[in-house]
Amino acid sequence: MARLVIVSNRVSTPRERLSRAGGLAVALRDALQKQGGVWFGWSGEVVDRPDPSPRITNAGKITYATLDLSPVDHEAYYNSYANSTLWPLCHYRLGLIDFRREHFEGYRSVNARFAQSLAPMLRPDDVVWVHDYHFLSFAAELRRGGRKNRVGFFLHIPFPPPELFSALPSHRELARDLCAYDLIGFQTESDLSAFTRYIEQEIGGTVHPDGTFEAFGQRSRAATFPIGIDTDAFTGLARLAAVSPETTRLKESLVGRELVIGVDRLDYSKGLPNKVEAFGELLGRWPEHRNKVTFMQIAPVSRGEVAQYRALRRQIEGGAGRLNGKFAEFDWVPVRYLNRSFARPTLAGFYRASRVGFVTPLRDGMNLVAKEYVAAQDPADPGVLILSRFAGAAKELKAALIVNPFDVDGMTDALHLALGMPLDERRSRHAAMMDVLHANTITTWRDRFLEELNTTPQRT
Ligand code: GDG
Repeated sequence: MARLVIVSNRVSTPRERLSRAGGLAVALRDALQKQGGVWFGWSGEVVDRPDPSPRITNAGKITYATLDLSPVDHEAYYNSYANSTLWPLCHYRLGLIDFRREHFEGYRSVNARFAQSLAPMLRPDDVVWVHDYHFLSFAAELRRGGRKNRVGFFLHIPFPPPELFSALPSHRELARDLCAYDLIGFQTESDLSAFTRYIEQEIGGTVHPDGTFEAFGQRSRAATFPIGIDTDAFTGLARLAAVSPETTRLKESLVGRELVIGVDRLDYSKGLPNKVEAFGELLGRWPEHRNKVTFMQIAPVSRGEVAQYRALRRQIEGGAGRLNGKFAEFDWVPVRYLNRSFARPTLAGFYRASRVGFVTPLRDGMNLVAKEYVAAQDPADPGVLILSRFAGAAKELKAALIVNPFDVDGMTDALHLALGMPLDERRSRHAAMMDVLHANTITTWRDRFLEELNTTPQRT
């Protein structure tokens, strides 16, 4: 069997405790362990003079190979081009884009340096699977070095419509780089169709019904692979965590009140201010919920070096503070806002203890929190998922209460409906969503992608 090489910005090394590693890291690690292979990417370290050769750790049949970044590269590639240009662009936020030519050059030069550093480790029949928007140019750089391996790419975040993508000053160069991949995977049909429309309308390429396409003189294939979770494992985790000391403490602290839970990285794509506002509206419009419901928003800080993320943090703190000031009683605080992360089992127990999972991103590739929330529920007495129509997960979890996250009034109505939903309706919605989560898991996603990549004709 050919070896597998995974390339991703962050590498989940064996030192990472299993309680921290998410389902994706575990699924990729399992595939590497089975086939033997390499996991290659950034170490997470920024140092003045990075070593050009990767740091190697071997564990079983897996070789972990990581590179450090210099402060200049970290700023241009990671903070600027990836997180201040591509991230807002792919989340439809043109107004937040900060484009500088030198950031694009820095991004490409990091992609080139990483590709050059991986190349000597590659065997001719290795299959390479590259992840996410940090490495759109990676295959093009491998090709420049003469590598003909099968190289696949999966975009975890949305692909924007051609009208938005073409606003990126470097869009043609970036698209040309992307077409050096043999297989390009998207989360949903709308991402795929945005991409193929771009190829046809902007590039003048030809797209065939089976997803193969020709553009820039290259032939490639694009398809959808909606990512899943390890459904049974997560349900098991939540069942065990239902009686953990943390869940018990949480329940005791609620003294019988219902819990609405939100778990999102602190990111403007997640729609956090609108959530807080909708919860405030709920308490304003339906006073019977006052002192009866608590909203707990877990929001670990991410990308704190990017200005927009710092501004968002202040905005949410202001919103939650005002709401608490207005409605809190001496024995009840409506919003518990936590800028910290929790171990996965703790999170699973918290989901299970919550009557409502409140997942309303303004735009999201998939959103795994929505899937985890459903998997964590007690089937005999499940909670209700409120889900944004603009999360990729809404295409699958149709039995959720689907809302428009820009419509605060509509979200408020959904909260009221969810809190009063009868048991039989909660059960039937939950069962329908569990069927979906059993049919498409993280393993089926991974195996489908690899099968399609393995059967792609190799370049000559
Ligand atoms: C990107 C795309 C796509 C969160 N807080 C804690 C914690 N988490 C875990 C969740 C979940 C993961 O992080 C977040 O995944 P999401 O899918 O919700 O969102 P992104 O981070 O934006 O992920 C997204 C995803 O890639 C996969 O393709 O779905 O659309 O944006 O697993 O549980 N985990 C722990 N403690 C926390 O406090 N342990």
